[in-house]
Amino acid sequence: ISVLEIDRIAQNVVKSHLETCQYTAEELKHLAWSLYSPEEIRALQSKSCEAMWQQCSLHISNAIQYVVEFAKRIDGFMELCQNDQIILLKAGCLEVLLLRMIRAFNPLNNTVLFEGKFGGVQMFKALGCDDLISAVFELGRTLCRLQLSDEELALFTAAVLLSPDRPWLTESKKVQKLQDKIYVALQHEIQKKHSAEDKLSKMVSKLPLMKTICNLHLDKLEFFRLLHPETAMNFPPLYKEVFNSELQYSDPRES
Ligand code: 4D8
Repeated sequence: ISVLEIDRIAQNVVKSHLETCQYTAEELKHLAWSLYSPEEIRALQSKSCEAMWQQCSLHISNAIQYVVEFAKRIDGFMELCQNDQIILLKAGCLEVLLLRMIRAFNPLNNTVLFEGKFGGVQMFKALGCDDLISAVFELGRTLCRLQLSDEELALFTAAVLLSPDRPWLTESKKVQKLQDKIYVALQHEIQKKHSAEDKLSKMVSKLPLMKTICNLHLDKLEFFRLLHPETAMNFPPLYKEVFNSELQYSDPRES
């Protein structure tokens, strides 16, 4: 693999990331100081559990659409068989979302952007998932400490998406080759910035916490569906498709 090819891969992935990010760095900088007032937080907290779940699933499903678009623009992704494209998206999109969250996370006051303003963990109290939410915020804090650039974030999210170890992949060798190249490009990018030489291993060391969060989210969803089946039925189609535990063939790229 030549330096030229590594550069081409990096450019493609970074461009795809920036084009599908929802918010530019500039927009986020401006938003950073608009915080929810205590009254607004109280209003969010006094929502019903069902209403808050509905609202959050809507935002997640909206954000997933951008992740799907990101995947489609990564060179090589569309050349994988359709089966594998779907598997990679279903298995990886929440992890990608959690990584993307750091752009919208303020570690100085532990707040995250939600519907145009920043708020802390209390904002999500009505969900009844305190352990999940605190794990998400903990991840936000530890990832922010790494001070990833948009280039590093782009390449890391692409590498996470192209994980060859997802169950039921038919061409995992092909996925492995794509991921290898992306990791080489990421290492190259890290070196350019003269950042700590173990930055990549620090990034990779956050993957287990991300997996824990994904499993916790699935557990919470399963429990919620038992308690409120009608509300869960009305979750956005894309959210249901990606997170429904039932074995079913659906294509998140279509929704
Ligand atoms: O760019 O789309 O505006 C989180 C959701 C981010 C979940 C969203 C959320 C994001 C996960 C709402 C609820 C991450 C941005 C805003 C909404 C990702 C938690 C916080 C996007 C980046 C920040 C800013 C709750 C956007 C984890 C888990 C959900 C349940 C249904 C239990």
